Amino acid sequence: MGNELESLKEKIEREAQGIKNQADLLKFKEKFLSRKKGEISLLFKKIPSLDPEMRSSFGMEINRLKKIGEKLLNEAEERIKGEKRSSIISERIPDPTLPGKKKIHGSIHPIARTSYEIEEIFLRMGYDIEEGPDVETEFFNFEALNIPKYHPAREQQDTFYIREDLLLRTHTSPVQIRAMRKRKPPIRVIAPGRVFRRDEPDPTHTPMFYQVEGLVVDKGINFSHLKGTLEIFSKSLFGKLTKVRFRPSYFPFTEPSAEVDISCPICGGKNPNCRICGGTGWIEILGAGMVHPKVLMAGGIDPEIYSGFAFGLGVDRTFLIKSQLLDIRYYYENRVEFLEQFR
Ligand code: 2NM
Repeated sequence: MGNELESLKEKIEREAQGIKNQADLLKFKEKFLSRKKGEISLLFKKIPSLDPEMRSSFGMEINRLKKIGEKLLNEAEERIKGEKRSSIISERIPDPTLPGKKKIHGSIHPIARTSYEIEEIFLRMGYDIEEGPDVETEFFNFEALNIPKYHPAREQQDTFYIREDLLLRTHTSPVQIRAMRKRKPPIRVIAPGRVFRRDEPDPTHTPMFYQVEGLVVDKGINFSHLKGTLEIFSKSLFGKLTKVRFRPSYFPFTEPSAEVDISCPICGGKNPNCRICGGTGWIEILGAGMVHPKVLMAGGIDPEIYSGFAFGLGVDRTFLIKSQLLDIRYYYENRVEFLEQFR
């Protein structure tokens, strides 16, 4: 009898070791511990057929075996739970005490963002955005803007030609000519976009850069409208304490023309060594003027009835001033490590 118990014990231990999952657990419980058909329970039924003096010790042995079976069952159950938990951890979180992985999102390039900020201000004033091709004809880039062949203004801009009369635009003014031809006054448009000039790269020049130009055409538009508009614009972009100053200048496509300075947003004119304004207290940010009658005519607008003002500014330059940086070239190297600081 002792042998029978001993071999059953070994069988129980062996099978308990082989338990791998919930199904094995149930099978084990059913096979050995089930009240009705479990192998241990069946042993109890043998007791009445034993010699009376053997019954008590045999009963105790079976009870001991039952306890062992229950203990092994519990241990197997704990083991399975533990394996499940550790497999979740090892598959999904190698070390839950490490900081999480940072997701890298893209972001707007600082020059593009500056362009959007400028556009926003004019959109709030009721302007529409107009766009045009980077590759332009000589007519839209020069002739229509009162810059005929051999005009000295071409020299500075005579630039990347695709072929005889096809070139990369040197300003977004051709978009304004196209807008005048497409629309009827009142016209209020801005033309943001990239432009190209044959410049050697240096801290303040790149052969490709960004501009925003504006154009207003209606009956009775005069220079005071231009001044008010650019004053509101400058205060919106650089802060409400900003002062604006107009200096006489020359552009072929406007008459009269002006260069527009703002008071230095960095030192306010108080630092004689300011590296942004050079101690003058003023920084040039815009060119502007009343649209030349010839330019209105090239746009299909009668200068006897309508007048208009136009202005232009460099986005890159504006960003340099706003961020107090000294070299524009980094922005076009597109090194992520550099650009990330402006997110
Ligand atoms: C500037 C300065 C002055 C300008 C002129 C025109 C057009 F097409 F209407 F004649 N658009 N933009 C203009 C005038 C641009 O940029 C420094």
